[in-house]
Amino acid sequence: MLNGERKLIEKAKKEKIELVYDRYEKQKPLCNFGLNGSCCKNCHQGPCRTIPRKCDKGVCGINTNGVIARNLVRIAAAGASCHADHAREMLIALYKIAEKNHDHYSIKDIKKLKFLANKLGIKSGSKQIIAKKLVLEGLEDFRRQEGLYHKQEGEYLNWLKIRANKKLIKKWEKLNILPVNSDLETSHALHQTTMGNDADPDHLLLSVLRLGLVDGYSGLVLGSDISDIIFGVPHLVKSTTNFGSLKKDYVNIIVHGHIPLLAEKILSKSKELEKEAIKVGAKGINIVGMCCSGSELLMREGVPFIGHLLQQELVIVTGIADAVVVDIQCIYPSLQDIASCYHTKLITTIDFVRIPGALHVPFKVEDADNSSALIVREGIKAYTKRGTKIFIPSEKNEVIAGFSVECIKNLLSKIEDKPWKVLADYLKKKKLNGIVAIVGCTNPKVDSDFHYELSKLLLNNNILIIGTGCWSHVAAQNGLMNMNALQYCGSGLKEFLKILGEKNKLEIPPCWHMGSCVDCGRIGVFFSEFAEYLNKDLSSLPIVVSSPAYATEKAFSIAMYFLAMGLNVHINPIPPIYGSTEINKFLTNDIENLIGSKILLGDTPEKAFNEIINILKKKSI
Ligand code: BF8
Repeated sequence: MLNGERKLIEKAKKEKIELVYDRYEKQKPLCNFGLNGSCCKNCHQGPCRTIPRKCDKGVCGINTNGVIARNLVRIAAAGASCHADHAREMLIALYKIAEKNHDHYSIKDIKKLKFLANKLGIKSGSKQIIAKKLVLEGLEDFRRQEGLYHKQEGEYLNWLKIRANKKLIKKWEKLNILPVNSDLETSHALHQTTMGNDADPDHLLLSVLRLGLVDGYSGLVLGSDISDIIFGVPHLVKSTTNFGSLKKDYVNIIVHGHIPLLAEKILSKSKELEKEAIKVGAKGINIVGMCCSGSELLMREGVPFIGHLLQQELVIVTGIADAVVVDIQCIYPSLQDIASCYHTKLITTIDFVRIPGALHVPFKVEDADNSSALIVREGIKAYTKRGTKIFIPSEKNEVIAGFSVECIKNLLSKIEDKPWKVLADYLKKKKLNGIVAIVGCTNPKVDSDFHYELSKLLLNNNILIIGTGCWSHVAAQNGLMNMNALQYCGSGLKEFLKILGEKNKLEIPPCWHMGSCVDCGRIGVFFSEFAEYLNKDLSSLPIVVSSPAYATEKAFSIAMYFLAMGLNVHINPIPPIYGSTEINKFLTNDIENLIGSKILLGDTPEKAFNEIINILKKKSI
């Protein structure tokens, strides 16, 4: 943990402010049935807890394997629904933008629009017409939308058809896990797991994989693709991270959540209203990003991103967060309790996300200018009420980000025309020992240095790291996303980065920030394209995914997306599977015979590293 963060935690203690760490301590001892996954609350004859050899069945007769598998289906469905909702929100926004051609937003990336439209067979029309047709294709991946066509059984997701690896599609077809449409699959998952329905653990676990694909294609990939059309494909940017990016004499507005529609608008509105901030004595308006909104703004606009899940409360404890504006997902309800101890205005914006005591400003695409102006003005007003309990940690690191798939291919193609060949050659020559994608959250149950230590071990062993989500905050805050991080790299990795940098006349760090959690779809596209270029199964390549401190249902469904792709996935803390030796063995071993990959466990950076490196050693190009 960085010194500044530690000091903020001490400040909170002195000011009698309860943080996530305190609440976690109060929850101890954690319930073992919950941890093992052997607790069923899916009906009201219980709740039931199953204990091997003692009481191995719930009241209805479901056994432990069934309980655990049903619970995993529900976790994956909840996670997939978050990402699918995100993507649908972006699709509907694009439709409105194309239809009205209004001032609030525009279609920025015509190249990406045409690239995707072409894959969907949409060949002609103005950019507005193409965009509307593309949206209709995307909406087919959901249940009936605004009177639109409802897909029939046997069909599968359009976005999976155009963005997934062709070999994998065949594999998924054989396993019968191709999703029909997102809403149908998440709804089926809830139905399937109610009392008196599916009790077959093997069958239920296939549903978990299917939900991973729902998450991946009607959530992650679709979400990022549409964001790219509206706001542009990210390319390399430089910015800063850590709480030192807050500015004492400025109105500080923290944008927190996930959907770039809100974050981008707040950013542009803050520029328009800067004079109003100056009028009240501030030097200007400083927008910074938290969690995945932070990554979205960083990737495209170079806005500083300052904190991960566990740090969202601490930004208010600095005493200079004038407004915290949130949309969806990963927003601690405790923010309002803490905001009420300072001058901070907490603002919610999405109809189904309310926090008692917070100001609610409804945010809609068609009214984005008005609501964003109102939000920025709330921040300016709050600035005039600042107290004296201020502490800004001085730490501030440079960060290089913006590694979209398009950007990566562009960089590689400066070495050789065929970009994936460059990567393949380095892996073949063993200058690089593999690629590891690190994704997911931070979690109070996991040591705060886990991501950092694991990342250093990998870099030292010539493993290129790409990643998203809250890992990227930890990596950047610890300096792994700038050129100082070369000190941790093995010689082969250093050579690769040096040549890549020289050919592009750019600085290329060893940890590549690919974006927010939704941008795990970019990682999926990267790996799919790479395997397709090599004409190999993804499961045969030296690639592993790690989620070292997953905290949310979404992070679990992302892990299932990668697992379904044939990638070994390290997950920590141990998912709720320990109540059953059979399920545990299936997911951490036997499943490999079915899909070519399995779950890796490892509750310390060293153990995780050993698991990962053992897998990488067995694979080749
Ligand atoms: O989607 S990494 S804690 S912020 S779930 Fe949430 Fe996990 Fe952070 Fe973004 Ni992702």
